[in-house]
Amino acid sequence: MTTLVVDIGGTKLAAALADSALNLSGRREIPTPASKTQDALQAALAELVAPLVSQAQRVAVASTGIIRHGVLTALNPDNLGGLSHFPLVDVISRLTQLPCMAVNDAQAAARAEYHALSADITDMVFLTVSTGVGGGMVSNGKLLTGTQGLAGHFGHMLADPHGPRCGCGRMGCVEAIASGRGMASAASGDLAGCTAKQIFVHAAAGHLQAQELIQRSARVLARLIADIRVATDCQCVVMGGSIGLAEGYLGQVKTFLNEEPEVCRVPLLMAKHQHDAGLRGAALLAQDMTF
Ligand code: ADP
Ligand code: BMX
Ligand code: ZN
Repeated sequence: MTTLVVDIGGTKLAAALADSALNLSGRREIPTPASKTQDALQAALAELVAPLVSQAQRVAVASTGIIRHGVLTALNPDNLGGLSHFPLVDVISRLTQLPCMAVNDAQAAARAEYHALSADITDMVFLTVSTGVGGGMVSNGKLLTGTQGLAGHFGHMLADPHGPRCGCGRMGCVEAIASGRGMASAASGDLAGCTAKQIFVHAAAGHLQAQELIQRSARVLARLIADIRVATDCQCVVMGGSIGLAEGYLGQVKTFLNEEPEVCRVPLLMAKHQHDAGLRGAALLAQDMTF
């Protein structure tokens, strides 16, 4: 069985074909449209899957946003070009004429990263630091999605009550400070208008403000991980997303986490599936389910 796997993020859309051993082929990526319209996202998805669809028997999607009954509802619409609602499974089923299932991107990635861990781990948390900050939680070997699909949206926990307003409506969410968008919106002076990716390039070249923006994100992540550890008693936290995977970032989070009391510390690991965790997780969840 070949599954067409799709990952919808706030910055990029990715797709590939997955075989039953989770090998990916034909991987392609395009930017997420910045328009607020459903039509723009639909057209981008059509372009993305067109070269792959004839080789697949079903579709599995990992997408940013709360996914419930196949419908995407953005918790933070700013992360999806302002789009707050999208009938994901209906649109993709119509586009591909194949059966389709969908799950939140970080929940899917948690499923794949859990699969890659040793058998003695039963409780873990995956965090993506990317356009937003997303999360997925495995407890006693089971991925928790919650009754409404909301479980694991750790990016919307409080980091600073005096912090910036988050696109979800709350003040001072982790995501508003630590995510790629959060870092970019805090950049000023000669860094104003830079993306998080550009901020990392400046930091590597010794730019002080760029280094401080990354440090601020890493400190917020470390405090979040300490909170998650005491709330869930997880055995490890796995980090992904382009910022989570960026050189030096995980090391900084580890350093800040080591400043927390022992009980709040937890082993921090880099995502084994790197940028493909969402795609592989979608493939695994398709195998878990019959649809
Ligand atoms: P998505 O959110 O669409 O899943 P990513 O995981 O690539 O996509 O995250 C996008 C964010 O990561 C953006 O803020 C972008 O500027 C930043 N980014 C992309 N590549 C890098 C990189 N190599 N180093 C640091 N940040 C990066
Ligand atoms: C946001 C939220 C999550 C998502 C996370 C990471 C939206 C549209 N998305 O917190 O559902 O998992 O961002 O998303 O509300 P990414 O685009 O950074 O991968
Ligand atoms: Zn929020």
